[in-house]
Amino acid sequence: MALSIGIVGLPNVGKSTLFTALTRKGGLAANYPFATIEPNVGVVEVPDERLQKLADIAKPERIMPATVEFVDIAGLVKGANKGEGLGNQFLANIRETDAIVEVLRYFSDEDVIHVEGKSDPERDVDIIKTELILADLATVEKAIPRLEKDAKRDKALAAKLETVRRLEVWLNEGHRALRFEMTDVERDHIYDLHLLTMKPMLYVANVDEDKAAAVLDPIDGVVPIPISAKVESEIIDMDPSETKEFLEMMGLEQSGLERLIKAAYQLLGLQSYFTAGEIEVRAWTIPVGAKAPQAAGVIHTDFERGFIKAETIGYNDYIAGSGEAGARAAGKLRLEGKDYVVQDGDVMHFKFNV
Ligand SMILES: Nc1nc2c(ncn2[C@@H]2O[C@H](COP(=O)(O)OP(=O)(O)OP(=O)(O)O)[C@@H](O)[C@H]2O)c(=O)[nH]1
Ligand SMILES: [Mg+2]
Repeated sequence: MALSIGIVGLPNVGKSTLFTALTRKGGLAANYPFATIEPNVGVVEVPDERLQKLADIAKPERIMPATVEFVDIAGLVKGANKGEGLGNQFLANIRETDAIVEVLRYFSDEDVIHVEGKSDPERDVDIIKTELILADLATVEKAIPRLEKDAKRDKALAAKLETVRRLEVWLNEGHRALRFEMTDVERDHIYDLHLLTMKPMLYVANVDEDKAAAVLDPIDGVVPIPISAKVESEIIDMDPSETKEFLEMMGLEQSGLERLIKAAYQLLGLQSYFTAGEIEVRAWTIPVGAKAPQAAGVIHTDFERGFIKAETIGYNDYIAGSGEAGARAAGKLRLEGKDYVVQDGDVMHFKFNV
């Protein structure tokens, strides 16, 4: 269940600079609007210090962190839905992502052109929100005639059509689909539309280098995460000890990547559990509240289908016992059944039968 995140924002706000720093992948970052035309996809390892600590004990052949995929797309401008700038067709590239990060320009460098003249994050959020809603409206308006036709043959589709029509009104009033009040059934009705404004959103404030530790005012009810894309791009070439020192000098405990991923996990209600053995120590991403069989299913569907039990050691117990044998001797290895709610950091070993 690799998490995927689409990056949106006005042109020239630093999306590609951030993407390149996060993914260490050469997208094109340049001081002209619409530098990015084709989407870039990059996979990032989720930083988690616990993995190394587990590996120090288990001495595996390899460490496998969880991963997050970022998709960097072109900048959106006011009127993109009518074809302004590069239009909005490229939004299709983030239809399947789990969440959206909007990059906002906070940095002051006057040498970098701002497509709206000057920096105003609140206005910028509004422009992007409107364009995303208009893109969703286009999706909905395209779906309705087809649904009308099919609903004549299939009664079950009449309810779906009704939901989609109500949603159309809601979007037309300028609201995000995420705020549309829905029953679970109605939520299913609109699922296959993959609406952009249904996705949870995070805001990244691309700040001046000396403001990466700032606490910012909320925008649209959400506190943006301050990240200096410039600082992040300077970090990538450093070795870990140098990075730590550098971050401390900036008043930061964690890199922008760590803060962003942490926020994304929180927003999406995700956490990690581990498997630890001779071959690998590995992090697996699961929803908070997932039960043992569901967690097992992330490794393989057979593990879920044939789930019997899970040998489970809490992360701290694993470390305190210097591994499985010590934890077992201390009575800290639990046999958990199918109703066990997995805790963040659990070290698990599944028994299954198919
Ligand atoms: N001073 C400063 N300049 C930055 C920062 N982040 C990006 N820039 C500059 O801003 C310009 C645009 O950056 P990009 O990353 O290409 O912006 P983008 O949002 O991907 O732009 P498009 O692909 O055109 O939509 C480049 O010249 C960057 O060097 C920053 O944190 N501080
Ligand atoms: Mg770009």
